[in-house]
Amino acid sequence: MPAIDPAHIPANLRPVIEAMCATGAQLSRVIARGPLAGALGAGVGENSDGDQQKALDVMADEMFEAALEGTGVKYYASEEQETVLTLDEGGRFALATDPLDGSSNIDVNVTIGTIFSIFEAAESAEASFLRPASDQIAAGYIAYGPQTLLAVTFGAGTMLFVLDPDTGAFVLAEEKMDLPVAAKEFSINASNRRHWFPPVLAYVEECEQGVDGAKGKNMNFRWVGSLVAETHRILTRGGTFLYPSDARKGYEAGRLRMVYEVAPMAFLVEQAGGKATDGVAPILSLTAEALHERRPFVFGSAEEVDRIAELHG
Ligand code: AFP
Repeated sequence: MPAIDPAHIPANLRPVIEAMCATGAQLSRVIARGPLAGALGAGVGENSDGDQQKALDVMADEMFEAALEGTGVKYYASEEQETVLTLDEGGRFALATDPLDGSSNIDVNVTIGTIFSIFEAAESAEASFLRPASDQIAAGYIAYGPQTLLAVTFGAGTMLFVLDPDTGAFVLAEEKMDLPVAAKEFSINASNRRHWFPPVLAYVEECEQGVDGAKGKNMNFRWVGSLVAETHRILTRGGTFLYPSDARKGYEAGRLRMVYEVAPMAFLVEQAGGKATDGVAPILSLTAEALHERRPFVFGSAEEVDRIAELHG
């Protein structure tokens, strides 16, 4: 039985998406076992950028890399690996992935995920990823939470699938996700407030002042620490997410990775009717300059993303 109904997937990408879904379903079973599956959240080393690698980060990376062999993927780029791998000289696609996002939540039973982005392979490994984010032909995330979900776009809207635990297959739940234009919630890591630049501070204060301030409506606050969980909430009921650049050393360009996190989530959000910027410029108009580079990221309900750009003047 296929891991996802191929009818919803462009024919040329079916083997790739099938492999992502089959591996996602496997990983979902490991994650559901938690400590019974071993010390998934144990630190096992550092990735090329000095971020601690958890056991599940490495396990997920190895599982996706192995599953994508022979599916048409030529180049495989992973947040957990320093350089791009050539999986199949004869392949046609280039796939970038954050195999396990939100690893600080592994041991506390909070939603974590896998993020992926697909391009047509270019003349070289690096050139296949260092290019305009608008060159993506597909993007998606798998969320491992109370349900295991897949949100995916091929450039004609964002679809939502739910993993049926009885059959182990992803079933279509929503043909076109519709991100509400107006927001009732905002999310940012508030512990960094003293490091924020004035436009971000002004926006957060507007949200906090609610009906008593310029915004004229109350905004609730959320922060999960897993980009996949935040994105899914916002795609479902609207809201705003900010991981801006700030004054801390190493956070001049924020924390999130352009190739593995920012570009794919921007594609999904825009295809669902939302907006995604670096605070000002649309992410899809930007070009990655380094494989592991970070970019400031603001996305969500169009009204709010426009307001944040306005505050950046
Ligand atoms: P980890 O995968 O290292 O836990 O990072 C998660 C993440 O990349 C993203 O999923 C979160 O939105 C963000 O970082 C959380 O950052 P803070 O730890 O600064 O809140």
